[in-house]
Amino acid sequence: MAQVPTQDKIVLITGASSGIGAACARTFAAAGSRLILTARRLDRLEQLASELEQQFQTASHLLQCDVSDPSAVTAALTELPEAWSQIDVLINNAGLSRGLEKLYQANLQDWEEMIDTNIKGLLYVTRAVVPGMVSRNSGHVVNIGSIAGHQTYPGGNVYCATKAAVRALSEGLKMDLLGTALRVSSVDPGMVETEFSEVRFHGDRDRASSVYQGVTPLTPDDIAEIVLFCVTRPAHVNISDLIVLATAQASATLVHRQTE
Ligand code: NDP
Ligand code: 8X3
Repeated sequence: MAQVPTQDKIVLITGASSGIGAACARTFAAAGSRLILTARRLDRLEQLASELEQQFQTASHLLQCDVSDPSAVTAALTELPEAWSQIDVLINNAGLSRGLEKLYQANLQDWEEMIDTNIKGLLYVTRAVVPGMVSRNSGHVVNIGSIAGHQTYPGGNVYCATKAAVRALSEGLKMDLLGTALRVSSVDPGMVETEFSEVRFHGDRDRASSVYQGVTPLTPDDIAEIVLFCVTRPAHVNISDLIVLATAQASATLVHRQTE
């Protein structure tokens, strides 16, 4: 059976200004796709789009958008120019963790931010994009979940809960789309070296880099290649849920570190 093509397809990536989202942009650009890139940091998106235009002649449409703001998401995605309105692939990647405190000591604002971004943001974007896919009976939603949605770790409490919610939402969406040609995949990585830990620790770079000390973590490109693999499977194949760990990681809590 033929692979699903990516050439000239419109791929919307949330959180494209960094890490896994930016790597997905590069990977799909190399595969000939047209990109709708969204994030709050427009300067980063502009830099990426210009790089991809030079390297692959990629056409990009940039949307500066906070996914946790429902009216901003709805406005941005329902007012797309005609040429960009028929989205083929949605990569729900925008997300973050804040803190690693015990649940009974944590900062309430950190909770709000994680829940608003990882759960509600994903919902708002999905709600805005999927109706068009259903009316065309064509499309693929890839949610970036996490090992944290399968296994909770100490201090992970609310972040893990948001990723468990993403897992439930991927399952629920798949059920709601049953009988259509749409596909829903969840790609659930373990440790990937990005700005994730720096964001988690509110800009503490030393603490963030210690997360990856003595380990060869996954790279954003590793995940982007897997997302592309999911999307390009033949139309009758849906990779439903894929956990991806670094070789040095056995579970959410068990990581082998070289000490010298
Ligand atoms: P990064 O911090 O490098 O990237 C996060 C991206 O999300 C940025 O582009 C950021 O853009 C965007 N983002 C965050 N909040 C918002 C918001 N409110 N509105 C719009 N965009 C937002 O981290 P990763 O690349 O690692 O994270 C990407 C996804 O992968 C997340 O969902 C994360 O939970 C998940 N993940 C990460 C793992 C890891 O170990 N790194 C492992 C498993 C899953 P901007 O700040 O410009 O808005
Ligand atoms: C990111 C990976 O293990 O830090 O989802 O939660 S982890």
